[in-house]
Amino acid sequence: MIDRRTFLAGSFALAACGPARDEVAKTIPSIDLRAPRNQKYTLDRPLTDEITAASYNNFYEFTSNKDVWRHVDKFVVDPWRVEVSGLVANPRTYSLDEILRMPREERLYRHRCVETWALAIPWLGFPLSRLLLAASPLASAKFVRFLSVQAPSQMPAMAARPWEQWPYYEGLRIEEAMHDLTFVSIGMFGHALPKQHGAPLRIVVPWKYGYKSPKSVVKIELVAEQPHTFWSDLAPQEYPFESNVNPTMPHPRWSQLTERLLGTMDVRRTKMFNGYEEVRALYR
Ligand SMILES: Nc1nc2c(c(=O)[nH]1)N[C@H]1C(S)=C(S)[C@@H](COP(=O)(O)O)O[C@H]1N2
Ligand SMILES: [Mo]
Repeated sequence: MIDRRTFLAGSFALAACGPARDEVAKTIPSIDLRAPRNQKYTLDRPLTDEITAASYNNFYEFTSNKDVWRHVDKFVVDPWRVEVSGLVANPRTYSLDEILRMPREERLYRHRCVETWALAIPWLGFPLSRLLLAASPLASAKFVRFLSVQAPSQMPAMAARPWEQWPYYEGLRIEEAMHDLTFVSIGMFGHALPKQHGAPLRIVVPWKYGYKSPKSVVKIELVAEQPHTFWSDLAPQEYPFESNVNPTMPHPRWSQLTERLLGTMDVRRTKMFNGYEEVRALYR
C-alpha cells in the first residue's frame, strides 16, 4: 500500500529551481498543438509557470514523490490506442493519430489537488462528451469508468509494487462525464502533454480533486454500477467517489479551506466546486 506519510509530506516539497529547470525543460515535447482559446473559461489567478507544473506532479505509477519527470524517460506514449466501450451501441477504439486530428480548443482551467496545492493550466483538447456521444451510450449506462495504462516495464513504481491494484482506475457519474467542463486533454501550453502530466491523453475534471482526473488513459467504459476507484479502495474515508472540491468538508487529516498556488507563495481561499458554480445543478 502506498505510504500515506509520503503522500502528505511530498505535498510540501519544493518545486524544481535553478539548474534542475533546464533538465525539466527537456521533458517538454515540441509537438505543436496550438488551438483557439475558448473564451468562456477564465481564471482568477495567473497561469502556473510551465516548468514548475512539469516538475511537481502526482503519477504514482512512476513514483510517490513529486519529481515524476525524473522517472518517465522509458514511458512510450506513441503509438497509443484508447477504447470507448461497455454499455454503448457503437464501441470504438481510436488511434492517437485520430485523437490528434480531432478539432480542439484551448481552455484555461484551475486545478486543485486534495493535498492543497493548486495550478492554473492552459489545456488543449476537447470535451469528453464528444467521445461518449459518438459511442451512443445505452439507457442502462449510468457511470463512466476510466483505466490508465498498465506498463510496468516503463513505470518504475508499478514494477516495484506489483501487489498494488494497478492500473489506476477512476470514475464519474454519466451526467458528470457528459458535462461540458469535463475535458480530454492532449496538450498544454501550446504543445503535446509532457509524460509526467499524463501523455498522450488524460481526463481533466476541474471541479473535483485532482485524483478524479486520470492520466494516460487507455479505456473509457460505460457501466451500470458506480465503479470502484483507486484512491477510494485505498482509503474510502479520505477519497470518496464524488470528491468535489469543497472547502467546508475537511480532509480527515487536514483542512481544505485554503490552497497554495504552485510556484508562488500565494495562498487563496478554496471555493466550492473549485469556483465552477455551473456544476451545482448536478448535485441537487
Ligand atoms: N494514472 C494516474 N492518474 C493520476 C494520478 C496518478 O497517480 N496516476 N494522480 C492524480 C492526482 S492525485 C493529481 S493531483 C493529478 C495531477 O495532475 P498533474 O500532475 O498533471 O498536475 O493527476 C491525477 N491523475
Ligand atoms: Mo492530487
